[in-house]
Amino acid sequence: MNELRGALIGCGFFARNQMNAWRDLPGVRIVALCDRDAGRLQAMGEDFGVPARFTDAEAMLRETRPDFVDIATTAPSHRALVELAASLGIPAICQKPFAPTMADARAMVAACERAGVPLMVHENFRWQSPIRRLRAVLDEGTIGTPFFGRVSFRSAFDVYSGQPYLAEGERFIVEDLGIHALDIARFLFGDATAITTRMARVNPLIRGEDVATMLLDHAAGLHSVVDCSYATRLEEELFPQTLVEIDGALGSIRLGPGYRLSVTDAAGTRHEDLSPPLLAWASRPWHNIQESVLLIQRHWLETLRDGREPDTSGRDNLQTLALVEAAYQGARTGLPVALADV
Ligand code: NAD
Ligand code: 89Y
Repeated sequence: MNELRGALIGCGFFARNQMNAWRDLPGVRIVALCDRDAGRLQAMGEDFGVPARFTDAEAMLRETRPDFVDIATTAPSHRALVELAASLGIPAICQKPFAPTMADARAMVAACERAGVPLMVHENFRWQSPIRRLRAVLDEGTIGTPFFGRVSFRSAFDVYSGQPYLAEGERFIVEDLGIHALDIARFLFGDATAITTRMARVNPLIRGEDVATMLLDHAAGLHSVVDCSYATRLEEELFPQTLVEIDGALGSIRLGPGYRLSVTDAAGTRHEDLSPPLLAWASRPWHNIQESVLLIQRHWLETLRDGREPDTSGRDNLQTLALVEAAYQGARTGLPVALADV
């Protein structure tokens, strides 16, 4: 198996997880790093032993010609960097949120399709092992046809200290975190046809919304509620756990606090502990997300080698991003938004 040579752009807060995961995965090596911020670039380069360091992405990609590029910057830079990769024929992974607008996202997908290069969005929450197991149990079919779903993320964890930009944007929780919950809803219940949304800002120190409640109509006929909050103080802080409820004609599934799975069907109720492993480089409470980074990056390597489209390809992610856009549109008017109109 030839070793794949990757390059990473953006040496910030979250990219460390990506670098740790690349180091754990066999058959891949990050050969070059880029960040506009020389201090961050140097720190990442030294911590991970990568001597090839660039402050300019185009110079890095032209000089090092990697097998793929991992774009770990924030959304405003994504379109230019993905189009740069496409123009050089380099497969790309792009962090979420994929783009600030649907027009940008569609242009990025089109550029990669024209160039014939694979494009995956680093939409990792559906790769969390408890969510994978939940989907496998749902697929077993013992709860019958699902008619209701809920994907819920409620917390008061201080995300602003590690990611200060989250407090500054006009849009916050749906674009940053709700995007994952909406993607999980798609992963479990299929694509949505319409969404109805209510939003609020509870924390007066931030600019965007920190609470959102969304009702989705799914093409498969069921309805789901996707709710998220960074203003919810609980007896037990659950960050970053996503809780899930699924009711079917013959039973139900719950993914509850502490990664506890309950399945009720004709055979009675059974429980599973779906606590994710604590990887050597991971730390609580982030270990759930950190494991999903390893799993999505492994998926990328497999799909790149096999010539398959990744599950969370740019094309697929247009549906998740459309839900985000529709949620903001609908929150302004109070009316349902058809996804076909986004
Ligand atoms: P950050 O601001 O800490 O890091 C981004 C880095 O990119 C900065 O060091 C910046 O200098 C660099 N950068 C920006 N534009 C550049 C360019 N054109 N060329 C070179 N360097 C450039 O941001 P972060 O908190 O690490 O977040 C990065 C992305 O990861 C965001 O989109 C965020 O939503 C996402 N994120 C994802 C998860 C997840 O679970 N998937 C979790 C946290 C953050
Ligand atoms: O940026 C967010 C994400 O993608 O996962 C959690 C987070 O870091 C804060 O909401």
